[in-house]
Amino acid sequence: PPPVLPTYKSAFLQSCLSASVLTFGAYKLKSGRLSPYFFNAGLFHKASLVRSISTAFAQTLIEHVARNPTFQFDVLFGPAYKGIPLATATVDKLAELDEASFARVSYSFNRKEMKDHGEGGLIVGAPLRDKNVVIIDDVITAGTAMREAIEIIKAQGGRLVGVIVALDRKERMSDTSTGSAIGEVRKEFDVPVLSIIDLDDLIGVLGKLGDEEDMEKLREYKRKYGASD
Ligand code: OMP
Repeated sequence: PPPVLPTYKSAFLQSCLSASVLTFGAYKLKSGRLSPYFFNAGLFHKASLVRSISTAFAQTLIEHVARNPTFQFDVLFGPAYKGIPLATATVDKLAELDEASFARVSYSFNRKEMKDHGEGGLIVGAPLRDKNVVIIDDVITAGTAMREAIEIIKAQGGRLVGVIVALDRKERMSDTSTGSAIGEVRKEFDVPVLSIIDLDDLIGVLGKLGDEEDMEKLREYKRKYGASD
């Protein structure tokens, strides 16, 4: 039987399905792959949904800290544009759930364009220099977007200590590699890469809901593009 999901994960999956953030059909991805499902985190704009995603992110981080007390971060970095509300809402939720541990955590994000007047600079929010930084983003597929964010943090003098995404699609980086984008980041930068949910959680929930057709399509997609790690 599939492992039982923690409540915050199944609650999050449920709100993704009921708000149609997760949909089933045929979608062309950034990588060019044709996917039977799509996760559109841009739809998490309603207050109740912002709350649902920030709670799930905060609980995933809190759980990781509980198991790894040396895991400490100063800044949640949300790459423009979709990462910005995620970082902001999640630092607020972290402080609400555990004020003593997290009230000192900041958010930060990059501008898409370099500003040449006013206060200038590429970064809005906390400066990254010498800070322990966790990247927060919506979804990781082949890892292209993640690599761009890592470059920005390095260039700003920050230390990458972790990555958290809402959905890990667990796909091979390219047709010639067997490893996942997340696995590569884990190995190359030696940092934890966390996700609220992943492809296997989704397959498990579809099974429970009795949606055999979509579940089979996702299994087939996994056989074709799934990563080994
Ligand atoms: P990678 O850069 O290949 O990891 O793809 C991540 C980006 O793909 C996300 O930031 C989204 O813009 C987009 N995306 C989704 O939003 N949801 C999905 O389910 C799949 C993708 C995607 O194109 O792979």
